[in-house]
Amino acid sequence: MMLKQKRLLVANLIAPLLITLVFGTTSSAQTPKTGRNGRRPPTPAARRAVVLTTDCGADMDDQWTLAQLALAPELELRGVVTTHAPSLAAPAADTAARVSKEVFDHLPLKTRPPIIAGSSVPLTDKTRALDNRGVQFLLEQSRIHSPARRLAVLVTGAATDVASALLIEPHFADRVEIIAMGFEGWPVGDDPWNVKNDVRAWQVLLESRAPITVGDAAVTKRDLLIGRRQAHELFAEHGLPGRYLADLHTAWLDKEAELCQKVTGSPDTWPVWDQVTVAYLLGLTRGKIYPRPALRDDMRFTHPARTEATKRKAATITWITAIQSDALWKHFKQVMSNKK
Ligand SMILES: [Ca+2]
Repeated sequence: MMLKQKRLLVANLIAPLLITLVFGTTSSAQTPKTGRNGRRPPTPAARRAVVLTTDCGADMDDQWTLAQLALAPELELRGVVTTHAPSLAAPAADTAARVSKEVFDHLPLKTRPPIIAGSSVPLTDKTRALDNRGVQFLLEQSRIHSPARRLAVLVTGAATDVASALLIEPHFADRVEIIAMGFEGWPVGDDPWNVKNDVRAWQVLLESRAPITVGDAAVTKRDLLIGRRQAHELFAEHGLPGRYLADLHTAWLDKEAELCQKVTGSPDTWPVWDQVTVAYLLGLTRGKIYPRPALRDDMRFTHPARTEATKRKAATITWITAIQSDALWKHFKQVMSNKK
């Protein structure tokens, strides 16, 4: 059987458990309100608490993600935990922390969320945590949360520190919601970067009871492509901070022309992958809920039989199928005028 046919068959077998959902965690992202920039800032209590875990500096998308998270009035970025990636200079998490700080240096922020370096290496064993200040920060931040009011933990790099938090304190799973950019696509799994950089960590995540939402390479490549000119147009009115963000995109295109051509079919476009996590938090994605798969060492999914899935009602995964990119870019433009 051709691989394509095989995949189609698997897709049919693993039909979504529930109907397509429209997520709307923050109504202010979708409903125009009065006030500056046409928006009314939400009260502090209404803001969604978020911790970003990131391999900032490995690509250019983490920087855009971090900027939008830090400036969005709907969100309260509690802190940033940095992680490893093979292209970051050793110690990788310290390099990612330095690049994250550079992003804050360029933004009109009144207060800066803390940046903490997490693990610079992947797990060596899926039963053994790698404890560090980043893991402890994740655990501390989660403690005031509950199943009814979960801390959003974004995974936009290797999941090492999130996995270590789960291994050290299994109740972490009851206080957080994990939103990740990763995997090639559903239902195969596979991955070129974030999951690949710590497969064991992802096995820990999928074996936990924490709710998980994934934005994969397929949907981000389709919906979050940004062209050379579009990046500059987006931030044209936003002075030095806007120029800084647009130049990050341009520098990536200039440095990685061959890769851009290979991934997108053009040397002048690149997907801002990790921003799918922000889109989700702003209620700008749609997704499907499936029975949660297991992850093999070769990064392929093993899907549970339907009967088993029915028995384990809680074991699901939410897979993002569409991103409202126009609304996401509009929001990004608007918040660049904010001082937060
Ligand atoms: Ca990343």
